[in-house]
Amino acid sequence: MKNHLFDGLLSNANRQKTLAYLEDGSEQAYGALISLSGRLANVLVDIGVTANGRVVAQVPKSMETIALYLACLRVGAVFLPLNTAYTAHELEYFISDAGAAVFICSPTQEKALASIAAKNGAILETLGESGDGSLIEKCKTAPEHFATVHRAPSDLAAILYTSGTTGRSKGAMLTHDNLLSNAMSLVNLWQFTDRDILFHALPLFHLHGLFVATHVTLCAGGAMVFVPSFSVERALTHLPNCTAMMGVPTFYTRLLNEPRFTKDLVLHMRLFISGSAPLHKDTHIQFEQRTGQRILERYGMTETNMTASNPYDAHRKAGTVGFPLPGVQIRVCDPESGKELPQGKIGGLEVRGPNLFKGYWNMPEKTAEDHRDDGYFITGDLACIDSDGYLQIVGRSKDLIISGGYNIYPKEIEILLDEQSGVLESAVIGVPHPDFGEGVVGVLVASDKSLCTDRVAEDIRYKIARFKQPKELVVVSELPRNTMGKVQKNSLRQQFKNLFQKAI
Ligand code: MLC
Ligand code: AMP
Repeated sequence: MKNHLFDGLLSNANRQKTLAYLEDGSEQAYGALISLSGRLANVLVDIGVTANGRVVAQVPKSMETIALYLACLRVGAVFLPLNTAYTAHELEYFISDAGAAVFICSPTQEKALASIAAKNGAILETLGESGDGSLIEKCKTAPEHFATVHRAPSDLAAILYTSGTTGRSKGAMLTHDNLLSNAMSLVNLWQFTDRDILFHALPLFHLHGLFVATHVTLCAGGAMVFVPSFSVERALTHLPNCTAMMGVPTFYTRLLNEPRFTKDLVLHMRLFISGSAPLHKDTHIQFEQRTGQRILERYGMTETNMTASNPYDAHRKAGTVGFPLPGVQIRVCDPESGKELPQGKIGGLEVRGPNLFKGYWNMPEKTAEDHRDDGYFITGDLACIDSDGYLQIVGRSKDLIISGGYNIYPKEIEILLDEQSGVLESAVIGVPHPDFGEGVVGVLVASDKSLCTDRVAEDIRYKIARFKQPKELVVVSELPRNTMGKVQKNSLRQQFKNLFQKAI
């Protein structure tokens, strides 16, 4: 029986070959990963997971997490990873909205989250960062052999939640073929082979770390140095043993701030890739001056996987994201009329192709609203195609902040800030931040003299993930509005544009 994605991902796997070099000095071979995925698949079936069941996981980064993901594919289940920074307050929505069959958390969170799982009818299991937890315990007696179920290209493989402009997160449904076709394109385009060793320092709960980085490595039959998270020290230690790195722009700015990051350290490396947020032209230029290598910038989003990439063999143009991937169609349109604009004009970017998601989970109206009648998806990014045909992402029509590669939707934070005592209303904006690209600022209008920004910061501390919390709260007498009464965020962004300039 054919399982489109699982079979495709492992088509070049050599069971004896090392897939991952871990920080404790140990190595994991492809064979060990495949065996563990078989045991985990048996465990999932034993606890009641069936085809199309949603397996929701908020677990630390580990090779066991990758095995769990593969096990879900083998069972025909739908993998739904969640940011480890989400608080209990935020988690419940995902578990309930997805109708989770199983919820897997870190053993340290088991007590705190048991009632949320029970309330939503999900079986609770645990998986810890060192491969501990109930799932792995159950694997000890589970057989390695598992008859992988048949899955067609159009079957669901994963749901990745992405925040919404209304404050309610939307689950992007990704099919087996969305993911496999994209991974195979990238392997070819970026010339990954079984000789590559990727520095993998990205989280596994987003498209970039789970699909782009891990899928490309697996598909190519390559290897990775697999570390829990990014730090400059880790990069300095491990890059000498790697051939490629994928990162968000913050990885690159942090490396450039480190004098020990030199040309000699990375002379042997063949590829540096950046994405998930705009890479500043200066970073691109400084990186080339420091290392002699040009970063390859690419563009994607949860709903579309990777859409465009600078070329491997030809000119990598700073400030652009290159050309559409093979089979992917893009156009730049007038946001109102939907009419395609001539080359050089700025408009809304629309995308169509095998990479495009199947729709938002349980949100048919939202899915329809974000698509044109001819199937193009309206990304919410503003773009233009320059005179050389390179795609440039010049801004966003959606109210979105991207901080260190994480998406933050202001509405969700504004709703929370508006509930705080002493707050009449709020506007949340992103302004330039030297480390995270954009930093979150909460602009508050007081309802009375009781407003205390420190108290507001404390009150929201355990309600939303730390990375979403405003790094600064400022008080203004009123929010600037246009004649329609809409808050003029551009004017606020202008007013507070230097807030973080001395922060680092
Ligand atoms: C951490 N913090 C952040 C933050 N990351 N705040 C804002 N934005 C972020 N991205 C907070 C911490 O909670 C902490 O708060 C403080 O900032 C300092 O943390 P740190 O220890 O310095 O951060 P660090 O652990 O080093 O993390 C920074 C980072 C990480 C950039 C390495 O955020 C990261 O790995 N980002 C990658 C995200 C990613 O994979 N995005 C892909 C999305 S997919 P305090 O106050 O408690 O100290 C996608 C599609 C596509 O977009 O095209 O790829
Ligand atoms: P996400 O929804 O988390 O997948 O984030 C996708 C968004 O990240 C896109 O819609 C863009 O706004 C942004 N993005 C990703 N890659 C790039 C890039 N190279 N340049 C500019 N923006 C990017």
